[in-house]
Amino acid sequence: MNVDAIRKDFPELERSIHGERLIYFDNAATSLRPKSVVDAVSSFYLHYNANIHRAIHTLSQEATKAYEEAHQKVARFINASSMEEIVFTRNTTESINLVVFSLFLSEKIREGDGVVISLMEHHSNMVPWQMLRDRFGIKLHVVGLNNDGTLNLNHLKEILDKEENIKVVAIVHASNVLGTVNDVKEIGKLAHEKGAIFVVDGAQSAPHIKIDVKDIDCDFFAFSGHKMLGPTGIGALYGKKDILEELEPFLRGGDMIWEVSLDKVTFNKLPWRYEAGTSNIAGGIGFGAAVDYLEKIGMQNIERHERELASYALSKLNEIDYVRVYGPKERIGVIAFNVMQKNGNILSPEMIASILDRHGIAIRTGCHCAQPLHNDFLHVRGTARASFYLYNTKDEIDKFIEVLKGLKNVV
Ligand code: C6P
Repeated sequence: MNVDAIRKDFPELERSIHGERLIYFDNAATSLRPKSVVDAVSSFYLHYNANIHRAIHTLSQEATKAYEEAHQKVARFINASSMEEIVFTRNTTESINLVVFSLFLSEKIREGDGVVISLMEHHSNMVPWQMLRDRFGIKLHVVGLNNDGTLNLNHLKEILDKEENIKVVAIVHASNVLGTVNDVKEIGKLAHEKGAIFVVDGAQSAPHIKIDVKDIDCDFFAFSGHKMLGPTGIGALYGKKDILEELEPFLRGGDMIWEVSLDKVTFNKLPWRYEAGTSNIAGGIGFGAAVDYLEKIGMQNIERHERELASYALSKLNEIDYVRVYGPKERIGVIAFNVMQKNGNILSPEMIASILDRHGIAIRTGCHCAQPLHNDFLHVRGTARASFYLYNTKDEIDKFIEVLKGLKNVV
């Protein structure tokens, strides 16, 4: 993997921030985009802009073809059987909401039934299920974590053994705070043994790990384009074909219907029955270009590179006695940490981020939309987080460490 060549594809990496070359370590929030993705989006707008699935004219045919090809690319990227199993949404959040509302509308989940999530979930895979609990009496069970930040599989087994009518197990593949990569294959097996639907939040795994939905054997897999070099406002939901066919779409209107009379409606074929209204056509085409780019580099290469960066950064951070890192050793390239002061208090993560920003280094702070994880497991209000991607380097990590070492006099 030629990181120097890759970096040239990302013009933003040439930017200076406060006179220093940008070091972008906020990839878990959103990645940078290569020129090829921006070109694909602008080419649609400049050369064949038209609505899809609605007209016979050449531009509409071209736009339809490109948009459908993007579905095929995304399907291939995660080893789905066909594009019928790929619904484009706005993002992971919308994908999970689609599952929640469609299951409920189709009465696949009712009052008294159970849903299992975990304490390391992002709010996107927690708040929609809480809505089912608070409004419709569904029982929500939360799997705890081991001390090292891995999922407590025994607790999951206990819940599945003890509780009746568990209809859904919905778990994050890779944590956006701890970097933990969950054994989704094993979790899926346990869920299916109990007859539950298995939903995977893949927001932080699809950009960094080779995904094979057939091998995982999940029923749904949700992910976002913008975290994997694609445009914002586009994401996907993979769903097994037979389940998608059985469920009712929750968004209704144009393009998702087959026939409508004043009394009756039948739905379009998959996946379009779940894509109501005019889609984010340009975003979808850009998403396809992002997948092309990632495949050209190779997901295995990307994962290897990032794991190397993560373990390099962890070993350097461990040398700084006032830095506390959260999460297990084995992880994707996400590192949440705090700086401990001599008086036992935590130095404000925002202060660390603004000092790093003065050196051109972008990180994220706060609870990263995982407030229960911070409150009930880490027992801190917030953390600072550095997250890496394919264009990051050990030299950048060295500079980051140097700035953190400079905090010695502040703590
Ligand atoms: N996490 C972060 O900085 P959206 O916003 O819908 O594209 O993705 C939601 C989401 C769902 N699950 C996980 C594990 C995530 O990490 C995210 C997004 C960003 O960590 C923004 S809060």
